[in-house]
Amino acid sequence: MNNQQIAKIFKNISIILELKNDSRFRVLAYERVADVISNLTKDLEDIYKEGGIKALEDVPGVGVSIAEKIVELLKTGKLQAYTQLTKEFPEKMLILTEVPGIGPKTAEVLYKKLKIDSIDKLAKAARSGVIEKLSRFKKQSELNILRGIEQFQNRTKERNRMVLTTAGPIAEEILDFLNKDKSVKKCDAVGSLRRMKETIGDIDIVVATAAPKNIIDKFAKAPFVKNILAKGNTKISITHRKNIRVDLEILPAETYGSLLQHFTGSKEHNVALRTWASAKGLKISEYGIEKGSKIYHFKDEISLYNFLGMDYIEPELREDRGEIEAALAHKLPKVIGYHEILGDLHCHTNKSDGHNTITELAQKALKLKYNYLGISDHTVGLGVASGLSDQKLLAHKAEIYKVNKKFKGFRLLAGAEINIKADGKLDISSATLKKLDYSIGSVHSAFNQDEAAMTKRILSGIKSGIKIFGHPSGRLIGHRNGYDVDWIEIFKACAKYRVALEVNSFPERLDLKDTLVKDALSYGCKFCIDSDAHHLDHLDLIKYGIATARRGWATKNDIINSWELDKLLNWFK
Ligand code: DGT
Ligand code: CA
Ligand code: CA
Ligand code: ZN
Repeated sequence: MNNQQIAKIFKNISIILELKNDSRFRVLAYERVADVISNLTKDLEDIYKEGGIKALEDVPGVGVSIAEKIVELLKTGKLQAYTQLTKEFPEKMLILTEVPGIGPKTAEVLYKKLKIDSIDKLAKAARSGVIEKLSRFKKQSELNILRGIEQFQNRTKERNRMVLTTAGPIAEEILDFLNKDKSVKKCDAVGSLRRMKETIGDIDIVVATAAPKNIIDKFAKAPFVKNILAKGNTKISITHRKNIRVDLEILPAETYGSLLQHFTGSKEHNVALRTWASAKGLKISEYGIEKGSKIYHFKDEISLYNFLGMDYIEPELREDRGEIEAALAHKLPKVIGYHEILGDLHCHTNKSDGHNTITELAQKALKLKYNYLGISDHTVGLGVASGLSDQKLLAHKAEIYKVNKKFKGFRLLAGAEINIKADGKLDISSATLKKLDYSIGSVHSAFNQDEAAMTKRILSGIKSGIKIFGHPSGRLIGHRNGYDVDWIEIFKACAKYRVALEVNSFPERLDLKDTLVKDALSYGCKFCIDSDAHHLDHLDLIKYGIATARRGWATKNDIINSWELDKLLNWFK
């Protein structure tokens, strides 16, 4: 048994003791020892082998009784006392407490009253509103639970990779800290975060300064540092308080272009670039480009790529997917810009499962300088999201039009997010569909149909008058794979029937994903970058969808909601 497994058991014991209203002192003692053990640099196994039970007792927080338990665990892999306790409080229930914001008492209620014994079931319950119905919970706590689950998943998903919304703020915090130092000329987040990859392994930062030692020493003592992994004269790696690795690299400003380029990656892009260059007798590194005995330095990346005879390559494109050849041939696409979206076409109000009113969403859209905003509440079939019937949907449209009168030079569009049912039919009538300004069709049920059935279902949806195909693959990063579907058939149909593929901006969706966007483009498909907002703040997530479209090589011409309203409405016709 390793330290983490042992720590986990002690942590669970502390939770169970708390539930049993045991003494505060014992609860805290187990909690503390779990914490100490999970942060030990030496294995308990080795400590025991070398110094016996006495050596274990020297570990802070470990007394005779806990030392005996450690020995039992090391010898048998089990702990009788713990096995006994988990009969009443099973591990399946305790796992819920790993979600930030869920304490032991809450976990017990969720488990015993709602039979929730997995994170998946918890997420489903929180989305469906059943938790809120228990007197213990208010609406706000369901939002908190979902946010907690997001954090929990970020921690465990894909071998501890993070989604962009986790990595971004941490990088910002670090850059703010560095920028306060006058000796810092430039600093940037690089690596996968700068490329806006869908998940981020660790955070990489580069700094240009003439005083590297000063920065390294200062950084090592920064308030967000949990521990130092490695420290040199021009680089340092730390673990951030939030258990995230951060690598920092420093070079003088004269060579900043090379530094940025090198650590932005991707590794695959750099390998391809180096291979191409070496055939031309050039050697590329983070210090510059060597040609014979001469070394060239670059202040910025543009001059570096131009030196190689290439156009500048946006970080999002640096994945070795043909960008080097395209840059040499001056044929790189001018990818959609971060400020070119003119309106969001996927958002939910409190008429279905959103949290805000039409007016509140419209005001936020104005702040984002949008020209239009499409309201797309769920239709009736989606039981969990209290969807709207045909009749309610038309009343909602009237309300949207009424609210629209409050605004000048801005247009609210009345849409809906319609379910493409398992049999391929929509869950509102085609007469109602025609009365809407536009509609999104999405798959929200029966995800496990086989490829043939799912393809047939979606094709049927595409042909029935929808304008946008919502979160097309249905994946939830680190949580649920996309369904099996014949993408080529879907792309051909979308192009033919003028249905835009959505690029959903939710960090755990990013759906359609970058590589599929690039594939779909070759079939002449159009896209709609949406936030799928259920809350005002979600409208800001659009940048992640834009990043995904950029990574898929999409241009302004390919994105219907970067078009002026007239052109968009015309396309919908
Ligand atoms: P991540 O952290 O897994 O999301 O992906 P990246 O791309 O941020 O990779 P990371 O953190 O290993 O390295 C950052 C960049 O540094 C990488 O994209 C290319 C560059 N790089 C420089 N030297 C090396 C090297 O020796 N190995 C790797 N893997 N990358 C290197
Ligand atoms: Ca990285
Ligand atoms: Ca790294
Ligand atoms: Zn939606």
